[in-house]
Amino acid sequence: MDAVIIGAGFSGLYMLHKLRNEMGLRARVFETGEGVGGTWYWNRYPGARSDSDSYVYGFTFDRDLWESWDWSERYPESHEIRAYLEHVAERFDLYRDITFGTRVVSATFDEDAGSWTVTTDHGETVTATYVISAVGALSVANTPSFPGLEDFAGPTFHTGHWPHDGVDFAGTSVGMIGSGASAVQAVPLIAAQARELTVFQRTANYVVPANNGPVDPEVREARRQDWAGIRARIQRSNFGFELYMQEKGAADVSDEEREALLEDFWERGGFHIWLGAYADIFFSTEANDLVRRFLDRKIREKVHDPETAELLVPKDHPFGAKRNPLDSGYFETFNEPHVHLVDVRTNPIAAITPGGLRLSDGAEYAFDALVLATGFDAMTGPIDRIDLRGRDGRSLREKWAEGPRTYLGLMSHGFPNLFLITGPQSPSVLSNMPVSIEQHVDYIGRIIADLRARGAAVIEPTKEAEDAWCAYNQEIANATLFPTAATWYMGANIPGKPRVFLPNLDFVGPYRAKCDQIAANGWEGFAID
Ligand code: N01
Repeated sequence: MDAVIIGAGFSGLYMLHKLRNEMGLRARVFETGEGVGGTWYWNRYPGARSDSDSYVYGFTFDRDLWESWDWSERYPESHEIRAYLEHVAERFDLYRDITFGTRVVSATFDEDAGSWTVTTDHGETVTATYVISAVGALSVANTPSFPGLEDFAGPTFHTGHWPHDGVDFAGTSVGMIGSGASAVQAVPLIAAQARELTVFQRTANYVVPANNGPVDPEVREARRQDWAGIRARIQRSNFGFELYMQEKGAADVSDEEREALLEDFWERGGFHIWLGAYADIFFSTEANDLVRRFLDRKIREKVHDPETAELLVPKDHPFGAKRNPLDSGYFETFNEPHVHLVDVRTNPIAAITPGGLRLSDGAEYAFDALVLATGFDAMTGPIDRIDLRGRDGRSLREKWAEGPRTYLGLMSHGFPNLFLITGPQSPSVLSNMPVSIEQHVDYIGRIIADLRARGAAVIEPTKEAEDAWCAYNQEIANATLFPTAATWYMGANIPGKPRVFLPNLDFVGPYRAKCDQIAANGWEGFAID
């Protein structure tokens, strides 16, 4: 093979199309699931949908593809995104080069041959010049090691591994641990079915309305026809959306002006308040507090019971430093008599019992089914799971023991011809993912085409370029409020994981421009042989 691609989500599918259909290379994809979709293959919990507006949550590389697909709502549901990716796989004849139900367990670089030997959990071995990780950023589910978890008598479900046939909670009482984006989506739907729902919350979240619904047919048609314009705008944007920060900061405007803007954005729904309002909320606690005041009030207005409302108002992190979930009735669900909220910050979960769980103060809660909405070992987790060995047999996992080390979030020194699509230290998770994925896939395609044109065998970043990129990433992160919050961006959700800010904060447009400049400078920071 010229290339082995690991994963058949957005990244792996487009990478296969790029290498095989556009560049004529022999490429093969290995995918653990039994179908395409990646994130959307696994995440089938009730309410699972993208928080990105559907019209930008897809590929833009092909105008006919863009025009061929119609999304049914403002935000696409999990099954619709899966159907879209199946459509892509069929349209570009990708299935024949994807091996499903197969996990890549290791890849080892052979210095003499200048190629990688890839091994799967079925014992198959494939040799390839390039290995491309398309494993996603949030694909290793985090199941905390609660004592007694395996003794729970009822069924346990993780949102990131939801049964494909769905779960019928009618007549049952459900305990749910977690209150992140997955829980925020699932809570209203599980509550609508279950006899009783108890949510165990460690950290309250700032949640803003999604305002989902059908999109005006005229708007849809205008977007269909504006393929080139939308593509150009989202590629240059900060976050891969048509959202633009205000020129003035939250602290620069009067209370009335700020209230009016936030109210307008609250009504519009989506990421406006997070990614389209005031940039100073990411740098200044004072500015951030002004927006928090507005959001705190909204929570207290929605939730009738003052004690529950107080628990739902975040106290320990700035708005936006944690991923901002979008809500379709989340707060209102806690007004229903059969839905309960339990604080496990001040009184942590001590153990799961056969009939429910016990808190540290001895309080017992009983339920029939347990839902773990406990997130993922983000960004590095999926890469660390594969035994990747570069020059001198060196392990990437060991190299990254103190945190990921990459150049551009794309490659790591000592691991020639190994590419990471939207890896740690790239903008990825701080953007609308398909836009960042397309940029990385296009860039990898350019690199490989250039290597082949020069007759070069290998490329890898220099140690100096990588060191500088790592230092720069931490420096810009430390200039913001992001590191002040205990989030999966910081690796803080996984016990023992190093606390390092994982994504890159250059943002989509400037990062793209930087990559293009590096290419124009003859692949500055890379060693080519
Ligand atoms: O996971 P999370 P998620 N005891 O890590 C709690 C993307 N996404 O699956 O905050 C008690 O956010 C944990 O508590 P804390 C999106 O990027 C996108 O919800 O660590 N609680 C937290 O409340 C998102 O950010 C979409 O204190 C424990 C929860 O479990 C990312 O995926 C939809 C615990 C985990 O929240 C992850 O979201 C869904 C413990 N031991 C997700 N361990 C869309 O685009 C963990 N928790 C729609």
